[in-house]
Amino acid sequence: MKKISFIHAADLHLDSPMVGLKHLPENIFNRVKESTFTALKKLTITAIERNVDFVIIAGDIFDGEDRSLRAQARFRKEMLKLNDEKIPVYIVHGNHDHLNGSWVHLDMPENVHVFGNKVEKRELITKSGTKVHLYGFSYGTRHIFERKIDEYDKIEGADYHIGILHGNESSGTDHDNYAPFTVKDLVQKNFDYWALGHIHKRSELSLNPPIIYPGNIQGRNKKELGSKGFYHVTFTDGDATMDYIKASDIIWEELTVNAETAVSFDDLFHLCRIAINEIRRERNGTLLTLKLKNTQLADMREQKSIDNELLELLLEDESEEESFVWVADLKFNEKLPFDKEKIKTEANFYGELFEVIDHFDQTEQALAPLYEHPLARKYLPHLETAEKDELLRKTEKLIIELLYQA
Ligand SMILES: [Mn+2]
Repeated sequence: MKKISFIHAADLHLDSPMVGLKHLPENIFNRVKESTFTALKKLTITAIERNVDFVIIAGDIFDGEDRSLRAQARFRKEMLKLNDEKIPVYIVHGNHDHLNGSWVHLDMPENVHVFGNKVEKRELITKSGTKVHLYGFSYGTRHIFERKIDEYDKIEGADYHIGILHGNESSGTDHDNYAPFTVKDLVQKNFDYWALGHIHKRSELSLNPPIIYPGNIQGRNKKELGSKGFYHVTFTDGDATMDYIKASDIIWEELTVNAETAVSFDDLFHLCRIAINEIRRERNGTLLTLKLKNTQLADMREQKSIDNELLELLLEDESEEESFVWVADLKFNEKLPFDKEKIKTEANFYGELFEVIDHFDQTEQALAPLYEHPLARKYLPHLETAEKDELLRKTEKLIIELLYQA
């Protein structure tokens, strides 16, 4: 009976800077800053506990092309634990940690096998005598747009063939189209398993053969939602079973609370608390984007408290919680506190103003001084359409508050 068991992970992004979270309380900030390493430890512990034959990491091990020394040292420490257990690790580097970067080099233990910048085959004979061919390549430079898939060729003489590829499935348009391929390309190669990396959202592109994006092991921002982890894969006489294992200590979540029924600030506060407690996870930290819908209290003072004090109250006891739910972003989707149609009838100016706002298409130009600033731009995420719209609505509200309601 030919059996193999391995772990497939990708996109560790060790020492990811977790942009924009500096304002967190120190203990929470430290948990977040440490989280990529915490997830990596979960990976090595699992590999040892489950006594796997080998580990695959399909690119972007390090977040930065300078491979911070801290990240390398921590990675080496975990690899040494696997070395002690005689578990080999097969690595390709991706667009983030491509080989053309410059870094202070730390030697990795001998169980770590790094693929070069051309597709190559590595051979492994497991403890039980099963022969495995692994195929892969590392990014020689940051941007690889070639169809590297054409360079993968099955070389007979093994019980199992596994392709490791950091790249983009061509139909996905949201991501940089690095080393593009189609599912059909991969199936045609007649391998037993494709260990993919690059896309941070977990996805099983095919089950026969398994073609898998495990996603990253720890979410890095509010767009990378939910638990993150890796796969433990077992093949018995050609049949695969796949076990997804959660690894992330910190979980990004998004939650919408409809506040329609709230008539007082206290009602609203309780609605939020209940919702927050429902998503609290035992021993994990949660960073939450909380969206409030239909918040419009009759009492002006209570309404003002929503803007000014609700967040502070919601955060009050969370920093002491091991299983914290920290509202990192509080958004309001409120009923506009003014009636646009009514205002329009009062002066032509307002009609024209709303017209300009509704057709405003120069958000990018307006933000250019910030987005083109040499320092600021490093820290600014790309704005999606919905985010631009939100900025515009906020601007509209601000203008009307200043002009009309003053
Ligand atoms: Mn990545």
